[in-house]
Amino acid sequence: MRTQVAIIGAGPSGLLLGQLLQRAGIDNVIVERHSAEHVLGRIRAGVLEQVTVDVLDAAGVGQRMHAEGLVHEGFDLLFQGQRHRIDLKHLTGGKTVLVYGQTEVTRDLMAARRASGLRTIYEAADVAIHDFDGPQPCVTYTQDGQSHRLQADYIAGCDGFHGVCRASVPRSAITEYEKVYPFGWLGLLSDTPPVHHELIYVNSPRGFALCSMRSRTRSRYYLQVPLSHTVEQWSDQAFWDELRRRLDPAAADTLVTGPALEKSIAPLRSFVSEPMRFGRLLLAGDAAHIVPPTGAKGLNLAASDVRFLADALIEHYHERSDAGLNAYSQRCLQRIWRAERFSWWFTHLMHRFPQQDAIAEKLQEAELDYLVHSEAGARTLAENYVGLPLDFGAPRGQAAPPAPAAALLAR
Ligand code: RFL
Ligand code: PHB
Repeated sequence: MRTQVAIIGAGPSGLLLGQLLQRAGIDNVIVERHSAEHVLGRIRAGVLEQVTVDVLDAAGVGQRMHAEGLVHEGFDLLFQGQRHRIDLKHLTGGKTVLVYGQTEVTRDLMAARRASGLRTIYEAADVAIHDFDGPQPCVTYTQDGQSHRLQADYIAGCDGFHGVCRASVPRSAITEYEKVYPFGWLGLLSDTPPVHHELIYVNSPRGFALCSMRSRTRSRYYLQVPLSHTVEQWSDQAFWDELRRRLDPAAADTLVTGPALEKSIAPLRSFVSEPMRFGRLLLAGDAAHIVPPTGAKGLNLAASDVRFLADALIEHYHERSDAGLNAYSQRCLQRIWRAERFSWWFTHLMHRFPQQDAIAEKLQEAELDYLVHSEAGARTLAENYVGLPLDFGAPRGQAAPPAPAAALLAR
């Protein structure tokens, strides 16, 4: 079998890349280790930046997102028992975020892919990539006991943190930066109305909590828990009781509880691998970087990588120019490190660390107090939360922002 771009992984990165390429007439095949149902069963991100909304629109999958997504103009910070609103819209000159779950984004992308008739190989075992340092890379896998070979011009490594693509690069060619945090997030999804119409990020003496949502009738809550904890030791009742203890009295009183539809513990990690291109292998999304979820940046970073990668491949095939491919890694990494810094900072601000001493606690409180009482402080938080523009920091007059995918696609 032959294609132009072999995509490893049918998470949001792989599916979105496939869709953008298809709309530009570039053939691609996705090879995914799990079933579509398994991919849809993972409950993850919930907050989309405008840059992500734009790229999903360019991929032609924005219809349901705009109809069902909830526009959020702000969120609350709760500390020392008091809630303070961060007015994103006012602080950023009109910018907002969209609350629309990763599961729904993935579902929309899968439906669009099915409609376009592109090939997706689910439940592929023993996936391996070969010869990406030469002109004819290929992918091998087995399915139903049969071996298969997929020849391609390029391989896109969209296979997440535990995938095979980054792991196939010789260690001497890659530099990895990593920090693992000493706690995890226990998440619970329930068909109950959200406790508040906006998100609440909580710094409490008992640890971090987050009140989020998927719709007006479906809530997503998180609790900071020690890494040694397991989901089994948290009954639904224990979760709700602990969440109530971390909330302010008004929220605790109005919290509506119900049975968990899903409960899981996610570890928190900051991770970047450099570079993101190795000959004809290009990494995108969680395959190349991880952020702790505190700033809601993971899926958004994946979407901006994919935007840059789709533009670069379209330029290669339509204009016979490799300028975008040559600049791909650097263009992504600048944005990635900014989001890594923000997510690391917000994580430190909001969580209780083991052995956190009294002065560290006081300094954390003072920083939160400064943020909510200084417009400059609040604006720094807000401008990072809504997401920096794609061309942020480009030298003025140089490095024109890359043409929007939509414009390239229209050519
Ligand atoms: P994914 O989603 O991990 O998909 C990778 C796909 O590759 C497949 N795969 C393979 N396929 C073939 N062969 C192999 N050898 C393979 N190995 C793996 C996998 O089965 C999978 O289908 O990576 P992708 O596409 O790069 O997407 C990244 C996002 O999923 C991730 O960044 C976000 O979920 C992070 N995240 C959040 N991001 C946000 O922008 N906003 C949020 O509000 C937000 N909240 C979160 C989050 C992540 C969380 N967890 C669980 C880590 C909340 C949580 C709790
Ligand atoms: C979520 O709804 O899953 C979510 C929202 C905001 C975050 C992280 C996760 O910062």
